Amino acid sequence: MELNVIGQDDHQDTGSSCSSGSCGSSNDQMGHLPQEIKDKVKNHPCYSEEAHHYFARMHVAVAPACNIQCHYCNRKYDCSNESRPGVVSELLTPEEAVMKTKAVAANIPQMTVLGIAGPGDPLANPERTFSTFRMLSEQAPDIKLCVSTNGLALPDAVEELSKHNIDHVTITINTVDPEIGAKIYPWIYWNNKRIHGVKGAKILIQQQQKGLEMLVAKGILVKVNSVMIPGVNDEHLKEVSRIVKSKGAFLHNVMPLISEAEHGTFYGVMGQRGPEPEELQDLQDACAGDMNMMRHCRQCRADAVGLLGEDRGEEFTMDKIAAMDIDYDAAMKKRAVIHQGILEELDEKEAKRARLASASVPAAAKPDTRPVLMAVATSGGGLINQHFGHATEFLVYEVSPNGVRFISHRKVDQYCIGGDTCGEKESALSGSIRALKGCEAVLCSKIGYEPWSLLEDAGIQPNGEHAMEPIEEAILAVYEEMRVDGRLDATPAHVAELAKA
Ligand code: CLF
Ligand code: SF4
Repeated sequence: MELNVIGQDDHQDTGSSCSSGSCGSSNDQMGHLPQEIKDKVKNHPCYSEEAHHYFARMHVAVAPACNIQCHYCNRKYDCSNESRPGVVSELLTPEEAVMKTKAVAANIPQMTVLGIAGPGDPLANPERTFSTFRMLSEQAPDIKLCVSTNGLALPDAVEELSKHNIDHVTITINTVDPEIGAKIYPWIYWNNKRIHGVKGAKILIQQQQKGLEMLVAKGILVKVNSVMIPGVNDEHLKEVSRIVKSKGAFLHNVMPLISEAEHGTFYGVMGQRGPEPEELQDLQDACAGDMNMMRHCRQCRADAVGLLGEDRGEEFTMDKIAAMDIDYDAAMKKRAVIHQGILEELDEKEAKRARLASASVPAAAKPDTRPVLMAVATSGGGLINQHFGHATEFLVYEVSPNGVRFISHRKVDQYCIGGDTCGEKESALSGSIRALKGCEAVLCSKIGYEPWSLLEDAGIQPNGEHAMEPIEEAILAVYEEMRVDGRLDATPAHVAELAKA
């Protein structure tokens, strides 16, 4: 088998490896990083798990063309490398994109990052992409610029990217092996020709690796996205993770393949399955030994607006924006004050965490106390501040004597929408309970009697006593209550039995 292209002598460590082996820990995800890297990521919702509770991102869909074909893509929809398959975004001109960005920034001051992620490949549309970045870096210098690419055209674009003060680039790298690549990419478009199979995949891989090295050499932070395709590249992604880390990538985001037949992709039609949540988590854990992992990706749309997990795009259609009167200089001043406030709050949280870590936590006295999964309903701000019935997703954390670490989010249908929707309500509620499988507690601001008793029956303890408290503190408090009540003495098998019942 022809493996690959990749030399490791040019190792450039950004210092991003997880020293504790518990990457993704909301406690220490950033602790070991150099200050200049911390400063670059502290208000980027994708590059910092902590930041995603506070800061929002938006995408503008300015890039229609693509220069490769992925088997998980149907060109009728947005690029699946950085967005949810099956979604169609409204294509904007660069001028419209700038208007939209300024309108969103003025109305959602927590929006810190503008990304271009489709609907095709941004670097296959260099004029449209760079014209948008150029105008924005002049007119809205307080917004971070971010771009996502399949990497084929990346080496030729690095110089231009660095001119626009773009600190964050995502490359989708699904493989470093051309044989595997040929199973994912039927062709690429290169030097005005279609190149098929292993030959095309080899060129793509070389370009991705070269682009990664060039970006790192420029001091640009690189996130690598990989789509986990069971039976095709799942085992191999550990090797990908190791190699991209050795070349200086900052973060690895392993995303699940979504291959619904109705999306009409090759994989969808051929019945290629996506991974189960447990398979994805196992792979993320396996990669984490060598790599700082992203676990809070929401596979957003190429025109997403808002906090990760929410989409406020409907508030910012071009006709609504045309009616807005935006004074961007005034908006920038307001934004600066709000950003400063959030950053001070985050600094305080970090200091408090450090104090907590050095104080003796009772559960820590028993280092063999078993870990517990807890789900949280939150609408942002790092707080337990959402009604159970209003949640469209739950954040799942693992708590153990080592602290609290973010594991994943689980999407659910909101079941409490009012009105006469009883049948739907029941099925959405049982769907929520299924989605919380494996969790032993769910923390929310409020919860009704009916879901309370159904959750209890399923072995998941509802808890509304920590409303408006910071997530990690609330989780630690519940863990301590469980320890005092002797519930941590139950074996995991017993817990699984309860959950099954
Ligand atoms: Fe957008 Fe991507 Fe920049 Fe984030 S999204 S271009 S790095 S600003 Fe973030 Fe969305 Fe996941 Fe992307 S949650 S799909 S990782
Ligand atoms: Fe589709 Fe994106 Fe792949 Fe291009 S790079 S084929 S737009 S998923």
